[in-house]
Amino acid sequence: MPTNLPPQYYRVEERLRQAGSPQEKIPILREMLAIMPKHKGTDKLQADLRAKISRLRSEALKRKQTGKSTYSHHISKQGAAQVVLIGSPNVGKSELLAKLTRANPEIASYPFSTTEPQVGIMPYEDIKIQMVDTPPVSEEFIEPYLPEIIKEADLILLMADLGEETVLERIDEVIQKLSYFKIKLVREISEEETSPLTLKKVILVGNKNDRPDGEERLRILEEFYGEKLPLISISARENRGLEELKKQIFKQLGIIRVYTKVPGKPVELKNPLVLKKGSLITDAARAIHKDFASRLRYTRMWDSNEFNGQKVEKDHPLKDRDIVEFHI
Ligand SMILES: Nc1nc2c(ncn2[C@@H]2O[C@H](COP(=O)(O)OP(=O)(O)OP(=O)(O)O)[C@@H](O)[C@H]2O)c(=O)[nH]1
Ligand SMILES: [Mg+2]
Repeated sequence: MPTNLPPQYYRVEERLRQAGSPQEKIPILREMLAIMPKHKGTDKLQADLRAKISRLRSEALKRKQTGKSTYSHHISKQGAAQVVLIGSPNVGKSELLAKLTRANPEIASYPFSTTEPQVGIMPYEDIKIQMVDTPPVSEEFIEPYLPEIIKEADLILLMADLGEETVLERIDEVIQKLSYFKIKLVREISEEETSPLTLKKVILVGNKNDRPDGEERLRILEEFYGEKLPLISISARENRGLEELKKQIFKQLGIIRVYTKVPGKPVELKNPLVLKKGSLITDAARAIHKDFASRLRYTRMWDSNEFNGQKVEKDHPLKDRDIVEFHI
């Protein structure tokens, strides 16, 4: 216990002992956190308090849920896709969110600094991708609502700290925790596969490659996970590898952009349709309006090599950056 805490702190702490419900305790813990001087000597205590707040919030939430409350942590999708950042405490999730978007999350040198999901929008070429930073997952604890957020995501970034000797154990803890909730992180999801688990596409992100031994730990990660999961090494703090990460995110999302053109007018190069890889002309038409596909007489198509306004069938497959002109 640090010795230099102000007397006021102990008075508030006394109130904590008398508090009963999580709803009473949480504001008191927040007050303790606010009073506490912020320096190295109190890092651990701050982390403990934050972890406690986090735990109590979940408990309060659980009580609310059994009381049939409608309170939810569902995050509405924005943009072309929703990407959720998860990982052990202190790996740099919030720092990465801050670097990729205009969000301004709390970034701290101690663990358990994020207690609520934080959302930001990442521009990528001509589309926007929603990024969600989340509270940490540890061996002992996961926010009870987090598995649901993961299940709803289009892609997961599982972050790891290359500056930590225990990086493999930390990753394993997160994977284990998720398997308890029947979630499995995978490179690919094949259509035929039937699994009792929820399969989620993932990128394993080794962060802090600026730290000593970062390169060596990356090789260890490659050895363990390289076959199973896509892996990328970055430094959020030093802005290393972030452009490559964005490209990988787009690729791993498995989406394509299709531009539409009104007959006689130039192509609309803003706001492309965003479709799943493997989509057909008819899917693009349906994405505009559900009746559109059935009313479609024919379609002309342009791309960067083969097509220059030729007619294509409704079941013609689309690629990223194709241009289509629908005739109804
Ligand atoms: N050296 C180095 N430090 C980093 C890097 N990215 C983040 N950090 C530092 O690591 C610490 C934790 O960063 P956060 O972004 O708060 O980590 P987090 O994963 O959000 O932590 P929790 O919310 O507690 O789970 C901060 O001191 C960051 O500045 C990096 O690429 N290199
Ligand atoms: Mg954080």
